[in-house]
Amino acid sequence: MTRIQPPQTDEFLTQARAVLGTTHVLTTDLAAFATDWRGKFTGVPLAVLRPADTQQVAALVKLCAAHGVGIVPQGGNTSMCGGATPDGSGKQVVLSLSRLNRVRSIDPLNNTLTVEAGCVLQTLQELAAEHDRLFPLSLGAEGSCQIGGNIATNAGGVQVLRYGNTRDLVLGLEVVLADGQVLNLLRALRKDNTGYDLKHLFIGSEGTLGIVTAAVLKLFPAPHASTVAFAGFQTPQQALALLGLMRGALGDRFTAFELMSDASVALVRQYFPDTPALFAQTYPWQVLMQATDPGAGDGAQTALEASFQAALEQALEQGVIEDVLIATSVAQAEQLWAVRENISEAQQHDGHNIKHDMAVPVSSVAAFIDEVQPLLHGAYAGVRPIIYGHLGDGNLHFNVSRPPGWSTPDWQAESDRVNALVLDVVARYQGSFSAEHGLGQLKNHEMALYKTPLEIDVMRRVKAALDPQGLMNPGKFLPNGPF
Ligand code: FAD
Ligand code: 2HG
Ligand code: ZN
Repeated sequence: MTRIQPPQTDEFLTQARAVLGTTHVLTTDLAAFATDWRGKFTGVPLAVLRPADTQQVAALVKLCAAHGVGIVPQGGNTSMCGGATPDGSGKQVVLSLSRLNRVRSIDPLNNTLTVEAGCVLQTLQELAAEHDRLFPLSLGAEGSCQIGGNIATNAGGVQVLRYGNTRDLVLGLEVVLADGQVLNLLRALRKDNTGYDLKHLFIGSEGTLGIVTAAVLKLFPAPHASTVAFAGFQTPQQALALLGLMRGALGDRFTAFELMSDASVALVRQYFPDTPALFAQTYPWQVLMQATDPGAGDGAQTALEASFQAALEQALEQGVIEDVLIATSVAQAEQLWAVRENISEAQQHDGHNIKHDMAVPVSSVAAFIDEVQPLLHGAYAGVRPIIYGHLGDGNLHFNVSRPPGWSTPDWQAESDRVNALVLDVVARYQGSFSAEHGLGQLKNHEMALYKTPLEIDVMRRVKAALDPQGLMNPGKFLPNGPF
């Protein structure tokens, strides 16, 4: 396939090839880079550029600035909101970070790891484990998402309850600015009060302020003891009572608390038929819980299991839960985790769903669910809310699947109305309309609806200061125009 390019584009591509060599300036077979993970957005990249190091990124950004070419950074391309997908103009390049995948250093005494942006998350978890450390960021896409993408989206995942979001795990950054200068903030310090903490501007900015090329990450003691359980009960209120009870009993050893509606679990069993039935009867709500301890040896494992079990017995006695299954092997723990981690993919197989990765204060989650579910059922007979997520952080995936008989395009056309039904209630609870996945090109319109004009104005001023040409991931994050 050949594409005829206007002369100016030819010049741009010639210069890009001079920086990267011909092999890493792709202009054909771009489909994998042009469509998002959900298959919701497809763009037309001018080219895909694959730099190998920070200096090449800087040279390409300068070249784009000189030619007025928009840059869409792309890591593992697992964005849930079309953040890494270019528009249809054929005028934006995809800047793939995959080749920046070196580990620059590891310092076990300082508990830090310095890595390049294209390192796949799972490889970093494995590297930390080889050094008897934990890098705690953990999410379903960890086999393909990259640390640069995690930083750009301030990813959350299943251990935020104990270790915080990506923002809390980053000590330093290296960023290529919109004019091609390299901003070196790669400090491996736990304390540093020397002016504005600039790294936080770039974390969660979705590639709209600069390209993250490397980071210093925090490591933690490896969890040598671990235990996992699944519990069933009737109401979200019981989930909140259980959360309080388990945290009270286990403190910092309590690392994950993931809520799932029965409809979510049923969907996993439908699309992953090897998934076992966990309980003899169905429970409307279920949670997966995990506790870990850095203590080594059988003693630590036995002590952790004893505290975990005692807390669960108390929950059973108090009627907070009705049934519970505790994993007795690593394989069983993995089986329980698979039920939770496969929900997103099961939904993908099931067809289009209208996603809301919302958050409200943890204490309000049950009231929120009780308020929104009837609104949806009143508006759409047979609608299927697939509700699951990180209850310990007040963050749910309140994904609304189409009622039987509805086609995917008809359901997609309802997005604005369904969003308003759910997100207006989120706003009343002083919540967030995107607690994890970010804005990209899917949720940027909600900015104007749910943020104050002043908050948006301050963001626009930051954007204008750092990206005056509006070339960094144009059309994402903020509504209407480059900035
Ligand atoms: P991409 O999708 O490639 O890019 C995401 C955004 O970051 C884009 O705006 C892109 O332009 C920008 N970007 C990428 N790399 C850079 C860089 N080096 N510099 C500047 N900007 C950059 N998210 C959660 O928070 N929690 C979850 O539990 C979770 N689970 C998921 C499960 C599945 C099955 C899937 C498919 C996704 C999940 N996600 C989750 C969403 C997604 O994995 C995260 O947002 C992830 O952090 C994106 O990383 P990535 O490398 O794929 O980034
Ligand atoms: C999860 O927690 C991810 O599984 C994905 O954030 C959620 O697919 C989704 O909506
Ligand atoms: Zn999530």
